Amino acid sequence: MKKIVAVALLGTLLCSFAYANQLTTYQKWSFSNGSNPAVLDEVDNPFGTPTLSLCSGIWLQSYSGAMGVWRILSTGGVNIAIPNTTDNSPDSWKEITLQITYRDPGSEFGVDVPIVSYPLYESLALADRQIQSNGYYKDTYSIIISPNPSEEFLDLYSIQYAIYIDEISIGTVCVPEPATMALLSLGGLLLRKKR
Ligand SMILES: [Ca+2]
Repeated sequence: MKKIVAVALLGTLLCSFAYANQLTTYQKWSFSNGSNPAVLDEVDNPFGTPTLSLCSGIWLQSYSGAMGVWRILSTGGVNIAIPNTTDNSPDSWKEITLQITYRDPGSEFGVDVPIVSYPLYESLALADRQIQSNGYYKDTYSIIISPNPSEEFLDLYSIQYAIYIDEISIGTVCVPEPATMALLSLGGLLLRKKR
C-alpha cells in the first residue's frame, strides 16, 4: 500500500514538474513577406516570443527556385533571440537544433554557415546537409550551450559575399541536471516495479 501511495505521489510530482517546466521550444521562420523582425510561422514557446531580425539585407519574393528569401551580405547578419526555461541549475545544459535552408552562390563547396551564440556555445557541429532539387542547402547544426541559459541569442552570417536564406527553424531542449534525471529514472523504476 505504501508503495502505491509513493508511486501515486511521485507520478503527481513528475506530472506537475513536466507542466511547470516545459523543457523544449520550437520556432520557425520562412520569410513569406519582408517584415523585419520576421513573422513567426510556427512557434511552441511558453517562455516568450522569439524574434528574428536582420541587420541589413534585401527581401526577395523569389530567388532561384525558392519563395520568400532574404539576401544577406557579409556586412549584415541575422539576429535571433529565444526566450527559454528559467531552469538555470549549473548542471543542466541546452541542446539547440538549428536548421537553415539557404543558397550561397559564392561558396558551393560545403563551407558551413558562420554561427555565433550568446552565451558562447560549448560545441557546434554540422549534423546533416541535404541538397535540395533547387540547389539550396538544408543544413542542420547541433549546438550545445552549458550551463543552460534562460535565453539564448544566435547570430548567422554569410559565408563569403552574399547568402540567400529561405527558411530557419530552431528547436531547443533543456537537458536537466543529473538529480532531476535520477528522479525521473527512479519514477520509471517504481512504475515498472508496480506492474
Ligand atoms: Ca522562404
